Amino acid sequence: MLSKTLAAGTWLCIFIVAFASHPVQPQKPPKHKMPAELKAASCCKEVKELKAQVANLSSMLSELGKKQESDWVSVVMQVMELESTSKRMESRLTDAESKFSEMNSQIDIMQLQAAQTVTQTSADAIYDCSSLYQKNYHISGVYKLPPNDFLGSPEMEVFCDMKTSGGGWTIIQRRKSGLVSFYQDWKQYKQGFGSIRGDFWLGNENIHRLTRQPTRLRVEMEDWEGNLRYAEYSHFVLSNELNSYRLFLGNYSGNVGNDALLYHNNTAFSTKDKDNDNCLDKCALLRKGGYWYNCCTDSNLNGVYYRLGEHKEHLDGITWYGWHGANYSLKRVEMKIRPEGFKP
Ligand SMILES: *[C@@H]1O[C@H](CO)[C@@H](O)[C@H](O)[C@H]1NC(C)=O
Ligand SMILES: *[C@@H]1O[C@H](CO)[C@@H](O)[C@H](O)[C@H]1NC(C)=O
Ligand SMILES: *[C@@H]1O[C@H](CO)[C@@H](O)[C@H](O)[C@H]1NC(C)=O
Ligand SMILES: *[C@@H]1O[C@H](CO)[C@@H](O)[C@H](O)[C@H]1NC(C)=O
Ligand SMILES: [Ca+2]
Repeated sequence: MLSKTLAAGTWLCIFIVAFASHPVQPQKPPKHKMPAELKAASCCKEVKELKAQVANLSSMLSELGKKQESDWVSVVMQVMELESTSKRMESRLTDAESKFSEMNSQIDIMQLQAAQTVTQTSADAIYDCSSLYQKNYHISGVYKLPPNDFLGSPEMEVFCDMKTSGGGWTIIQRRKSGLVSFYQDWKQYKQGFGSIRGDFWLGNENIHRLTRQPTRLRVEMEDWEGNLRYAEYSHFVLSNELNSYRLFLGNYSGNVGNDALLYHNNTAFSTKDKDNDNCLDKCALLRKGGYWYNCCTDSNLNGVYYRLGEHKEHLDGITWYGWHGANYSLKRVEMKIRPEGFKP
């Protein structure tokens, strides 16, 4: 009876640490194959070895998972121990990875699966990357958030940035490869689309839910010359669907020079099939995205991804007027959020 209650009150948090978070750079001409086969062999051997160890860890973790009902406290302790082992392995892997990039070869994605059981109380609730961070998950990557009864949220996959400016960021949007079209309809923007390790929109419903507590927004941008800029906003709110996922923003801070989201403050979300903008035109059609179009843009972070060479001629690109103007489509963008009161 007791163990049944425990089982019902427990859930499994599977997290996958991905090292494949480097931006894809399709414009880069392929380098010459290096003749250093000796070097390659030693690298591959090391990676193979690491992989075997990870597989071993994974199987040990799944064994521990089976024991969880009878003995969950000690399981948690052991899992935490294994996690610290995995962190040590991460730094070794980083070494191996840099050797590989020398040869313009790519290291395979390593996956580490950890099972952890906890009792579900409101104090324990994990509903975003900041609560994972507080539970000592400090590695950036993909995490699976459990369903949350208190917030009424389903299970959700998120990408956590645990490094930038103290970490704890849940990424809500990423543009880096151009492989996913952001010219999507209302339903797609509502539920989210794309691939969590690549280009994606987390979904207006999810973002709305995550901003029901005071939330900070951070926008990171990279241009085609490799310059990096960011903009941060306090009091970021996405209202509910009834209010057309209207955007609210507090004060700007950052180093991108010009606040190009303020123009979109207090503005409803529009898509190609839902014109909620403040214009006679249909901005979503003109700018080919889903966004808080006013009349129409000072920024168009969900615009069309243009590659190097084509990135300077279009008004519907991924723009931030205050930095490169209306015709310059950026190379990389990430939008991420965390609770206002977050302390690393
Ligand atoms: C897996 O780990 C156990 C315990 O540390 C160890 O005894 C065993 O040799 C390992 N197996 C492999 C294949 O590394
Ligand atoms: C954004 O709009 C809201 C509602 O009109 C307003 O209260 C808030 O001050 C605005 N934010 C900024 C930074 O002006
Ligand atoms: C924004 O800045 C203004 C002027 O500096 C300040 O009065 C206001 O309190 C700030 N608002 C927030 C939400 O921090
Ligand atoms: C942007 O492109 C439009 C149309 O192609 C052109 O009229 C405008 O002058 C361009 N603006 C800048 C700043 O290059
Ligand atoms: Ca309109």
